Amino acid sequence: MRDANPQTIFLKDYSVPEYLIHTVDLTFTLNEENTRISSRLTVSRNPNCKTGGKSLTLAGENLRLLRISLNDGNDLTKGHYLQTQDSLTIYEVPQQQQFILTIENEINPKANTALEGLYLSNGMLCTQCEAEGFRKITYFLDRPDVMAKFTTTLIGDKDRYPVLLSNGNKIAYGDKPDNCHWVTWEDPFNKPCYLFALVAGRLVCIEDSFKTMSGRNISLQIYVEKEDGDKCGHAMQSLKNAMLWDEQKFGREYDLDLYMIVAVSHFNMGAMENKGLNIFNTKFVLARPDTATDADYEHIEGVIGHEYFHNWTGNRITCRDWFQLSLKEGFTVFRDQEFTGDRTSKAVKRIEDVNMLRTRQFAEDAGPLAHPVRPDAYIEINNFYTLTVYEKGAEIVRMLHTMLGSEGFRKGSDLYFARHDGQAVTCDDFINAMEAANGVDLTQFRRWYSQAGTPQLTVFQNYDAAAQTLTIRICQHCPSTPGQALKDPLHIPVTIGLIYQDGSVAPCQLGSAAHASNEVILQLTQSEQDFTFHHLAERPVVSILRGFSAPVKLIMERSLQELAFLLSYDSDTFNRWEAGQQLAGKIIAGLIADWQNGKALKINPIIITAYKKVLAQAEKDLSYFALLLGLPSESYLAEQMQVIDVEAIHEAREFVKQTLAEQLQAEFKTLYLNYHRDESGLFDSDATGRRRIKNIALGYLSKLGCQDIQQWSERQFYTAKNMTDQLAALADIVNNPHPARQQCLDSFYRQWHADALVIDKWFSLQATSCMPDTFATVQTLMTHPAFDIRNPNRVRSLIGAFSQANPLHFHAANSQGYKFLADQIILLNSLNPQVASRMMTALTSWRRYDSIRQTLMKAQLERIMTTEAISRDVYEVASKSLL
Ligand code: 7ML
Ligand code: ZN
Repeated sequence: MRDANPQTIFLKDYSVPEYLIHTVDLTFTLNEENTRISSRLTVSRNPNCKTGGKSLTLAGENLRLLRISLNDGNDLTKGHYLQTQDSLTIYEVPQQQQFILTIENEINPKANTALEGLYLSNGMLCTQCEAEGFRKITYFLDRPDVMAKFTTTLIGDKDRYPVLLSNGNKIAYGDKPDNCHWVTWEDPFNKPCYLFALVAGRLVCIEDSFKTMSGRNISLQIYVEKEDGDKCGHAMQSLKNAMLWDEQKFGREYDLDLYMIVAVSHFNMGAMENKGLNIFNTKFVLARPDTATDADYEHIEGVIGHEYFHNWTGNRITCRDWFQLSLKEGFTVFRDQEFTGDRTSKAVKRIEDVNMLRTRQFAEDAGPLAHPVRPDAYIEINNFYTLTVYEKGAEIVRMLHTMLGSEGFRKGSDLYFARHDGQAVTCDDFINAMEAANGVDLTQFRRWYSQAGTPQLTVFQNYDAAAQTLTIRICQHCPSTPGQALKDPLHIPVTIGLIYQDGSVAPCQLGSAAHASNEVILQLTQSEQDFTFHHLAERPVVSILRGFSAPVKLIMERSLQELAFLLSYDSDTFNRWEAGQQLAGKIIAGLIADWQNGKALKINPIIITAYKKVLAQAEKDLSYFALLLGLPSESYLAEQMQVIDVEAIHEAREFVKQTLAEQLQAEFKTLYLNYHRDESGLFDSDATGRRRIKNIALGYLSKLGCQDIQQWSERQFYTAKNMTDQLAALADIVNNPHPARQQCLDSFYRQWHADALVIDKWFSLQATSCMPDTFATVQTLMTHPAFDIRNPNRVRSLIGAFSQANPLHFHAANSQGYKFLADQIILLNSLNPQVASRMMTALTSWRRYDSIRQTLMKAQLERIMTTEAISRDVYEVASKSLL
């Protein structure tokens, strides 16, 4: 074990730092295997801290310490300090006045496979410091409430490191002997060290500019490896879109004269918002129509936006401690979601976000790793960059937006920015600003931050014909989660609309004297509450939780007829789609039971009629149209089951898909032929909509197994000029017994072998195939020359895709999938603990499966627990999921 006794850190133990650091002067002498860091800090006691002695303890992990001095005096000798594996204590530092602390140390970036701190990616030196990576570079007060002004000088070889970047503005540069050069960067803004960054390498730069709302001209630069220079146009446009959007929607202007983005191919996460120098996974920067899908284009714009928006929600105002992570992440995800919704289709974006929340975050909230959006305790903070902190955190912000309205929300965010600019604050400070700006009481609402688990709302309705009233009773209940047995009722906004039988809007009039509107927001605050609507001439159909106004599970008796009615008539785009999903979900659930009982599968014709009607209505937003025609995913269906039966889910869903294909063959063929164009892959909403709808049609038609359709997909695969069409066709070929399956896969590899991000897709597609030979293929792919366990994108594209997106084969009853995954986790544990820990996801849900699989999965978790030198990351997840 790396840590014989991994320590738990508690929110309740937070105390202000004993010392503050005001300025940081860093000098890096860069080398692959031996980088020297000289750090000169101005330090003083924190006037707000009344405790502590004369010593100063800094964090630092596995650093080779060369020298320490105080106030430019002689080097401290051994008896004056104590160095451990992860800290440096100086026994006595000046208490009355500010002092200078100088430290020199060495690190080995080449040996850094964890990709945290300073590391090497394809010959380029780069950093990742969030959350606690800075301590792997030099000794420091590595906590977000210590904010300082950084000046950074980089010295390196001119040929290996022609480009030398750090945060802020380039203030000086020059030459050095031995073919070296140097650059000094100065960041005028105070920042915590997790926002520090440096990049050194052979990079090309793509430049543009942006004029801000106050007329300042900002230079925009994207740095990539030479061969990727032609794939930056979309990222650059996305950045300009994001800058304009933040000015218009939040009144936020950029604050430095330079904004840099660097794309690196080895990166543990999506991207990082380092001040003035964002570092991105190549996956979220590089795009060309022939190499990136429409979904990639959308994600790139979203992630570029996300990192840009952090400049205000994260950098100018940061987190007091890591328990407050959702303060910056929840708010920033909300902002990037709104941005993407405005740029593409609001309806589609909301559905995509809710789909992800309900399949993945709900699973997290129902499992052994459930935690509040603001956790109370952690062993390894890297394990808390979770769907709960990010996505549920964004839902909390969205609920505020729903309850306060966009103007009230804007007043609240303006006050938040005004009050806390330059500070490190808490989730409570954010809510306080929303409260103060709107004169509302959010005391109960705050529980969303402290209470884990997904609330369940059970809805009953009672129509009184004589009184012309409809009473809706809503009961809320939240199941217990680890460490939280009992739950208090939450403040939940429930948006509701009523529809008459002819499809017209029924008035929503709460209380007999209130005025009527088309839609109201019910404020649910008690465990059981009644809401009565008046003046309803007939019994209306209830459209509840419109826009998914709260992250809850809804339980409500609905007939298939009522769902089909809502699918046709609901004016709320989210609920209209949701009705279709529930309709299909109910029918598939029935078929799952039939399959389990050995009964022959027979389709309920109501779903055919409903889908036929959707096809006939021909929705104008083609992407939304495509979503209406989609079936609930296997993972969503799994979430709905008591005991997950992966085979039954797959069989029942494929049966419905095939039956729809057979019975609506003509309609799907027409759709395909109407919308299929031989187009270059322009990323605009018409073109992406056309591709989405025709590819969904081709997906259904591929289930027919007939030759003409096989030819359609093969032709589309070989002639496509854009990756969306090529990949969609290949997916249909790979997931069906297509005669040209292997030829197409081989051809794709030959065509794209030099493009790492496309080869990731090639790995993923094979890893997620439902064809019977998949596990053998995955094993073979592990030995493919292009597989590299040190590259997180590759690991995710093969091991991650197989374990998290191929339930059918991963959960094979013979346990081969489980053993395979555990083997890889044990290997990754020593190379890259963060990635290893993320790969555990598929095993942690063991309680959701039948008892045989439970035993098999648990056995692998127990085997992982015995790993020698187990990392804190893997230890925390494995031990908590076995509790
Ligand atoms: C979320 C990020 C991290 C971890 C990026 C790392 C980040 C922390 C970083 C939404 C969109 C893109 C990336 C991420 C994400 C997990 C997810 N501060 O900016 O939050
Ligand atoms: Zn973020």
